Amino acid sequence: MDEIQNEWVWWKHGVIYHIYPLSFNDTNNDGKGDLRGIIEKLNYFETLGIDAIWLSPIFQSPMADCGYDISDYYSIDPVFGNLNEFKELLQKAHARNIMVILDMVLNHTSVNHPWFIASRSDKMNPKRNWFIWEPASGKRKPNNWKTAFGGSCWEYDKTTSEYYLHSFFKEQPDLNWRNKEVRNEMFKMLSYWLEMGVDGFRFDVINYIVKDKKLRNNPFLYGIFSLRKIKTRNRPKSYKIIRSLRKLMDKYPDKMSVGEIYTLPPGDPKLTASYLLKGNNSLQLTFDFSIFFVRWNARKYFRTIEKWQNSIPEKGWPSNVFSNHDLFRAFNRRGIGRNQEQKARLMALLLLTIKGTAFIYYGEEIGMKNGNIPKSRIQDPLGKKFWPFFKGRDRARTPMQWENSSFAGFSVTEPWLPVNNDYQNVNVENQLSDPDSLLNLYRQLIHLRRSYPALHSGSWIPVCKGKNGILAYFRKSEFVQFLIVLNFTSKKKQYFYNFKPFFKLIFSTFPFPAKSYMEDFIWLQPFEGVIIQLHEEGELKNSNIHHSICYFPYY
Ligand SMILES: [Ca+2]
Repeated sequence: MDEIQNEWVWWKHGVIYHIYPLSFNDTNNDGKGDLRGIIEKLNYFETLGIDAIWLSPIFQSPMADCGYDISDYYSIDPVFGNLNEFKELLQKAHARNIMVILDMVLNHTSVNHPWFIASRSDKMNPKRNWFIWEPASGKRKPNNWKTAFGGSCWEYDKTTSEYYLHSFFKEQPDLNWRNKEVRNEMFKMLSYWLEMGVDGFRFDVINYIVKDKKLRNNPFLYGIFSLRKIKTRNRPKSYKIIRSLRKLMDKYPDKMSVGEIYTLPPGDPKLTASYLLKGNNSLQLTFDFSIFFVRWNARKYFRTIEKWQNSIPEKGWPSNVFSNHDLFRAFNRRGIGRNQEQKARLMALLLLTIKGTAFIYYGEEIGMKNGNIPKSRIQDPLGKKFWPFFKGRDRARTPMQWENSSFAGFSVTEPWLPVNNDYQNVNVENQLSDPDSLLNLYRQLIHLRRSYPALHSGSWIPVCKGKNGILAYFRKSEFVQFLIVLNFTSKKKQYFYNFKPFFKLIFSTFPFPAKSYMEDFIWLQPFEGVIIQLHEEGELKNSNIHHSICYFPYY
């Protein structure tokens, strides 16, 4: 795992930008983002320096769960555009060396999918066993399984007087992956997109894909009104199916798969990493969400990161993600309302220098915050159902803030979700012109990461594990070593090294003059993070690394 790879592998060493298409850029003035809007912003991705974009689902869908309920895996939903526009996006992104990853929902379809319509029509229909049906026994549900959102997994369907299984909303019936016909049909569909040139998939809730064959009850958690969902997810057969998914993808060069391993807080890095298996016969990447649930504290952050890094199998590779479309925006989560801007800068440094593929959620790079959505504007069915106890996932899905004009340049009309009211200050246009902005900090870090193998593939060696609010680690390659030091506290800190080499401060989350030092300590401002390059003077000349970036913090 600590072997340095000199060859650049886009999905391993690069940065992947997650787009929520409905909220990215609207070009046909219906208040909803579209594919043309993403094509329009290809320059922006280049400016940012990212290597790939992944799009939350764009397939045809009645949008009962914002596109995570697909009614045709081969069509683009008209809200987003059409297949030709998707092909244009693919071709134009590739022309700029930007890969395109699709969000693929394999666990379930929409109730409107023709397969389900056929399946529910008649017990004898050839598609009946494509979904999971159980006979009704009076009013009793077939077992005690609960959906991810609460309530029974079983929905009574009066046409045939049986229950069907749904792990999420009732509009999302679970496919029966034990049925070979289903597997073949889905593999055929994935091949279609791979043949077209799609560079990989993000597999939605992939650990749910298989359920207990005998439909045995989930056991109760002792003393808690909750169930251990051992019969409904992470079944042994899931791993087998994932191996065949990987086999299919390996028929095409340079493809990538990243799995969403759905777990409850505080996350489960060991489980998440188990889907990486031995690295070459499973998913290339999986998302672990533990860090989403950690309070702002250097020691806690360190432990969480270490646990995740240590869980990765020898041939596996970590990925790191701090924000997504289902949870809160990182900017708010770490808040408690104070020093958010400095903390966001520190987080960017952490995300882009810990070992693993970095995922950025749209708007994270400019410090977008959770939206404050009034009840009348809630779109997420979860928010509608659980208001006011849970206001839903819309708050992390507000329109991208491009500029200081009406609707933040996202659209010329009222968007599907309200624009955050800080858009006049927090927007791409402002930040591009401000050398000290968060956006330019992301750009600079992405550039540094690409420039130095130590930063994208070097070993990760922790040296300060949160003591006194300081987190510090090395990233090392053969010729270059970096020491990254992050001050999690609101106090100025002096950080001492146990070595005294010649070293150079090449990056700080604060504006700084590039400078070389001989001291054996460094001062860190409150919430400051730095990258220090360590080297013997003579070695630099032979290392064949361009250092121009070190002297010009902004470019
Ligand atoms: Ca639109």
